[in-house]
Amino acid sequence: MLPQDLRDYLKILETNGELKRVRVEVDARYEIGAICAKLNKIRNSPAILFENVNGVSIPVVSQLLASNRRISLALDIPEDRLFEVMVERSSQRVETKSISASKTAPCQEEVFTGEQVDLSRLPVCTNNAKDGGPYITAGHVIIKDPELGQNLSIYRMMYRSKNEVFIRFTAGHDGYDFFKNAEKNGLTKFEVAVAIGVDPSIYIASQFEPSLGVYELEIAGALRGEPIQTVKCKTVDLEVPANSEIILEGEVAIPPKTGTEGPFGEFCGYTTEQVPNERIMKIKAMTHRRNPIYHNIWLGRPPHEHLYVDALSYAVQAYNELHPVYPAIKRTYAPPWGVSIALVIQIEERLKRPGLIGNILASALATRSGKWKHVIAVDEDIDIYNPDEVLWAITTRFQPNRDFFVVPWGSTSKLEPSADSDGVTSKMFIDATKKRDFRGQVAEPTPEMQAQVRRKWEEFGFRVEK
Ligand SMILES: Cc1cc2nc3c(=O)[nH]c(=O)nc-3n(C[C@H](O)[C@H](O)[C@H](O)COP(=O)(O)O)c2cc1C
Ligand SMILES: [Mn+2]
Repeated sequence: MLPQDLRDYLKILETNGELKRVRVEVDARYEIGAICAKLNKIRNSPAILFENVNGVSIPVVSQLLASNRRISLALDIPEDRLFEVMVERSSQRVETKSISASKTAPCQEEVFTGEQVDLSRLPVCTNNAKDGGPYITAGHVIIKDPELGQNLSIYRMMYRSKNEVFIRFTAGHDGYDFFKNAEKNGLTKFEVAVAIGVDPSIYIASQFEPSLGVYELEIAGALRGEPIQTVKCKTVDLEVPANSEIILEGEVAIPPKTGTEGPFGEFCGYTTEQVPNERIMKIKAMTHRRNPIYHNIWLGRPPHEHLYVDALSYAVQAYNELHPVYPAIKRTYAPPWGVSIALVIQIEERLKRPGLIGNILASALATRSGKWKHVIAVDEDIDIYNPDEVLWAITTRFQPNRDFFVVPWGSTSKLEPSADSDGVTSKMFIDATKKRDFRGQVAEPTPEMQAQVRRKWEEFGFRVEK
């Protein structure tokens, strides 16, 4: 069943044994983060609902999409078909539908404007030791521009005061271009709406990076197969997902008020430096559901939730761009250990031909703005979701003097700390598929016996992994 909103999704997770409730009191400062960090080290660990957070009345959910199983429950897709179905659905667009005229939206059950706005009521977490302060990490930012259209994306927001946050529009991301365009057009303010606690398809869609002007809420609609319902904000001219738990309505002045932001423990596993002159956003209104739930995304040493989502969204995008040119590509995955800059490409055996894989590896740089640092090709019998199998292929199907090339320089994420401060890095391309002179034959039981054992698994007293 497709979840209708965050709370519905939490129910689905609970029914499937994927949600743990923590009832003892926890602190949003460091403690929730430390629990998340520990859970990330445990395979198949659940999502967590912290019901009792010190000093605030709002519960926190974390680790929400930190596994393919939970992503498949979010989109109601069987786990073994997740990639193919996401490829199919994400190529479509389903426009949003406004309910403003007909009904009141859950996200506006309680409305606080002007002086009533108090962000300290939210359990904004300080996740890691060196973070410069509490950060809103699951703020789904909605913006629009008369020329560029609409955009949905997550941008980190550091708490500044009860009605102010920093907002980080990184160059290369659409928020940056939208803001620059507003400046160019002589506007005096830039309006922003932030949704926290959304239906998980919206979170997943926010991590697609389609070309400028494609509205990610329409991708969320396509992932769901039905329009995302929206409602007009109270104080800014934007529409937000009606079933969100919490909405912040904000405005960045032009020219912006600025200050020093950071440091912040980032997705790549390292704490990044302070940012001088970062933009500050004033929150004009906070609206929320009755008894809202706050969502925290923990970032830091991998693996973590953000990387599981990007592993699929970036790979689906790379596949959509590469597959029309190279039908031999069966699947792609940007594994969490590769912090969104390593790509594994699975090659279909019957479509292999001499030299093809070299071309495919090099062409990967045409996708994701060329951010890939390591690109690895493997055979179709390798489980690309399992690092053990990918590393086994590299160890036993790959000759370093022959099946390997380096691009001496290219660009990657600036947050990758071995690259230079502009994000310039060398890049590695590995063909770990079997070559014509390969001598190995995989040692495993017959397919018939494997199928029989799968069928009788519970009879033997083992739990069936869903
Ligand atoms: C927890 C989290 C924090 C993020 N923080 C930022 C950020 O501060 N700035 C940014 O530009 N992108 C950030 N991102 C990445 C963007 O959300 C992501 O790359 C998105 O697809 C960009 O979309 P856009 O091109 O429409 O801006 C973050 C993602 C997550 C999940
Ligand atoms: Mn975008």
